[in-house]
Amino acid sequence: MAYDAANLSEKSALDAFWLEEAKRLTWMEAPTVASDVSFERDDFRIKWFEDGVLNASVQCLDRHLAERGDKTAFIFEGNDPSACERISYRLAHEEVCRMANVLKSRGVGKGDRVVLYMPMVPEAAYAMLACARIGAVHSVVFGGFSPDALASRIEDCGATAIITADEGRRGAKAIPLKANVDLALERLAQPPKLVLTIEVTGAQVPLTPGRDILWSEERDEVAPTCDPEPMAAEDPLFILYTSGSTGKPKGVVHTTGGYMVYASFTHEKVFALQTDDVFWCTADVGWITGHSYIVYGPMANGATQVLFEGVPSWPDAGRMWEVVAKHRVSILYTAPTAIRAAMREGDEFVTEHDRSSLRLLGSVGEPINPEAWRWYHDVVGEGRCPIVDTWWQTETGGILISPSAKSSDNKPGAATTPLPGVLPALVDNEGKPLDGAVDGNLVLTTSWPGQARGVWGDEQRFFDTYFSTYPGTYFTGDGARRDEDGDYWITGRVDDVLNVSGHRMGTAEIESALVAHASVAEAAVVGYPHDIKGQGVHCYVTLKQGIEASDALATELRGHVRNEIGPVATPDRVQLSPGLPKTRSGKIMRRILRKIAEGQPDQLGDTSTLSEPLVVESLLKGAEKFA
Ligand code: 6R9
Repeated sequence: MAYDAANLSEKSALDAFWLEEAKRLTWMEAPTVASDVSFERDDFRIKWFEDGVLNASVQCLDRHLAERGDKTAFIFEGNDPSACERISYRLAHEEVCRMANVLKSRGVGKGDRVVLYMPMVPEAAYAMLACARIGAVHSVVFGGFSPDALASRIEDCGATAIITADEGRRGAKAIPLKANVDLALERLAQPPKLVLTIEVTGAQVPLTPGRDILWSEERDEVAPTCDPEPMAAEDPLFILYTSGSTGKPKGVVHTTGGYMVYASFTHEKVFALQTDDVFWCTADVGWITGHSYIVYGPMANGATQVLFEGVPSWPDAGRMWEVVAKHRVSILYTAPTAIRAAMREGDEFVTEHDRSSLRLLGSVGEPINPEAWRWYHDVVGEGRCPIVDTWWQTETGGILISPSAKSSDNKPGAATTPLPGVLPALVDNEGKPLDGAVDGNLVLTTSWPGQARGVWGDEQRFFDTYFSTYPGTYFTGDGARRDEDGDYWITGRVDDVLNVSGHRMGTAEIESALVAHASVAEAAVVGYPHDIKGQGVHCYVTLKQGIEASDALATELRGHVRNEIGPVATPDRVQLSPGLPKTRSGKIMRRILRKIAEGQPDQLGDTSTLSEPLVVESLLKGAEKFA
């Protein structure tokens, strides 16, 4: 066992354990109860530390001021390698209070939703914490999403304010964030009345009078302190949109007390945090990893972190390792896709930089293939650093399964052991629990404090998505294998969710973007193994009557999806085909499409239920050019 945990399968022991862990936070009113949870349909509820009162920003800022106010919170490494800045907890506190005061002065208050559309600059963290300070609910939208995707998230959560930047910088590119916000707001019937723009590049951006305000003009007009809003433990802290197997992205809701306990707990335990660590999580704050392991976990723990604005490939492929050496990073937490991309560039980009400061490596976001694991371990970590392959999800709030940071003989590709108080199980497709060494669907049989509490505006969808498949449990959507030692190996999604470069994407979302194009009659999207991205996006498209297939149209459709959803969703392959394989009842046979995209035409399986068997022949022919 990786962690010393008492027998935590009993509710009373679990509750006692978590109530003790809750003491790691500074509460305005300490909780006296731990969990009140039922995963049953008639009686469904998830509550933690219900009578506790706290403010998340106090955990991340105020409580450090007395003893470590001058400690560096962020070492900001700009996109430009010469731009570097150290930010103390004291300064972060002041900036957050000022931003909170600006929001307040414009009428933003407790319970209001604020959408953030930001590059990776310290102000992104300040904006999240400023919302938390006044009790507003933030929803960060990744800067790589399109104006359309941004608009639909603003509309879904009913945001009344937006915080953005003039532009973002990613390598040689400038990302027109403010211009995208303007486009998004044009599409809304009831657009938010306030847009706060942070000047990052200083680019000239059009300002709409009465709506748009600039940080540089507001910052000095307000006080440098701001009283934190007392929040009940179960008051929402943030909404984060994520893709599922059906419909539009869901606004996953996390609340204050349980999430903060869990983010702090997991960050300390999984990474065996020490006070002098320099922690670098390379995620973007637009994803849950940035929320839990850049902002809330590490800041609650008073850690020193690298915050990186740029991309690993710019100015050259050695940038990540240059940053590790420059700032003496001791814990590096990144994604398999970044590891595979670095691996392709050759070892020298790594070995020319000093990595002696590293003591622990982390991986997150998708299954890590053993080859990438070994390279990460042997080349990056010089064979000295254990790897924590951390499995978790937007919905879990924090890490649930991870190897121990102290073990030196981790298994390449195994997420390994549940954290204390986390009770996974494997079930077959009928929901029957499976014992011993076996493959199955991964479920959690009890709650943990960081668990999501809902889908914004749609309680029923929350229950249906996660708690109805295998009644009485939380279904993760992932498959896993348990080995002879009882260790878990995550095998990937068992639903129609893709994982492209560690980004979650619903096939349904890409399909609906495709059918929104005037030439498209029908579309089916599947994933296929991709050397760098983990999974690539393969789109099968049938065109409307009279529209002729051409390479130019395929290219146009790729661009169309990119515009509709954002660059992260750009299809790798668009295959225009005369038909899709369907059952006689009209269901698209995705299993066949997956096998074709995977280049395994000999494994199509049973095709006897196909209504038009000839379709498969033409699909196989059409796929040849991608082989
Ligand atoms: C944190 C995050 C969640 C999905 C999850 C699973 C995959 C994440 C993994 C992993 C294998 C790991 N995933 N970590 N698969 N090993 N260590 O990534 O959240 O964006 O919601 O994605 O990512 O498939 O279900 P999110």
